[in-house]
Amino acid sequence: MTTNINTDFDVKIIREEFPALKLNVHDKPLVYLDNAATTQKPLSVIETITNYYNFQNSNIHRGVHYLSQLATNEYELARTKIKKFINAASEKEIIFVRGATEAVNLVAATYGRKNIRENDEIIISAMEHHSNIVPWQILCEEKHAKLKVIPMNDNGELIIEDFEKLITEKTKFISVVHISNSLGTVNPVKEIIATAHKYNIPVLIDGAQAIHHTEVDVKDLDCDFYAFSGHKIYGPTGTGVLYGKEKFLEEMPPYMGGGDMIASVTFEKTTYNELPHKFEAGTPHVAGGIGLGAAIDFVNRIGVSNIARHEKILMNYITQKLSEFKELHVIGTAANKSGVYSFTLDGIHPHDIGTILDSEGIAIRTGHHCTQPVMKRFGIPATARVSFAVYNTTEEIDILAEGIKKAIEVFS
Ligand code: 7TS
Repeated sequence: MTTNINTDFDVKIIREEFPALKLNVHDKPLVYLDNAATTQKPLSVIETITNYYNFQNSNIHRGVHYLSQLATNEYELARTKIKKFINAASEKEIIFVRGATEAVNLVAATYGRKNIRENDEIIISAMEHHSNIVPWQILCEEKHAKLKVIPMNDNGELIIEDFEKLITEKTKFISVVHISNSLGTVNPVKEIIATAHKYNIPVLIDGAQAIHHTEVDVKDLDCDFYAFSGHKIYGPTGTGVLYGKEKFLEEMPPYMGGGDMIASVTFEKTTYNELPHKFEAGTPHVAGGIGLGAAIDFVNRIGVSNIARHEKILMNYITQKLSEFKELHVIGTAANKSGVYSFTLDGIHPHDIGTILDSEGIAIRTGHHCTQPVMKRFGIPATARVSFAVYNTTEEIDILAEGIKKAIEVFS
């Protein structure tokens, strides 16, 4: 699996940086195609975390001693790397969270609780991950507000003409996924944000699947909030980022109470710490945050645009290669797609496809991908999903095609 498929970097060399890619699974070399669930980690990230626990471990923001200051500096350096990576205006706008899920919940529970009232409306899209549906439903239930949904067409593209029609004077918030995890659709989020801002409505973008596939510039997008998970961009699990414009974060009440998020506490009244610490109660995932900084370094070293170009080649290759199977139906045929290739096979449940591929050492994801409304929209219970990262190759897609051939033979 050594193809250099005409990109500005050598996939073979990159693969060497990922210990997990050398694994054998069921006596076959691992073919890891479940990157939308989580990416494998490069040595630089693994070693950064080991190094932290070996030589830097300490609680942060509280100690005058050497180790505490060292750990604090490393953690805050990671925040600065993230700020630069997404082109935020300031470190104050970068809130460390456990992942995209926590980021959305934070905004729903703070901005939402403060600003949403009875009969108000929140707009999401038909292709949201459950983590960008359920927090808004909880809020709507509590506030007796209404959730509205931008519909999609049979290709899995949002019907943008219908979006503006959904907006009324009661619309108070919009939250939309950047790239769909079950269809791969790249949504025109910049256009959605511009439309929303005509009506002064703030927008959150769920970037869990976009952050490692496309350049994200929050100033250019002009999004009010942007959420992503560290583990999908070659970083550790349990890490993630909520970007928020300072003017919104300043006004929002805190999410969790505890240590680090306060300026002063008495039994009568507590005042809160400044941004971003107001939203970071308790001892954070220090090793994780620093590891996420190392993951950003890894991505910067290769270049997001190079990664995107590489993955585009893989997407074109798989689309052409698997078109030879007449039993195969691609779910999600948007003109602008990235990273994800979902499909069904006539007469074979996706779970059976996944099991047969697993016996060949091929890891894909099968199921509803936490997007049950998407499955309902397409009238299917589940899909088999292949999802790419920087280290995948066309040879891996050839092996996948052989595995699919086997599945079809077994079930015919
Ligand atoms: N939003 C999108 C678009 C996602 O794909 C996911 C996770 C999340 C939010 C939540 O991210 P978390 O890190 O907080 O869990 N998506 C998937 C997936 O497609 N397979 O496993 C997790």
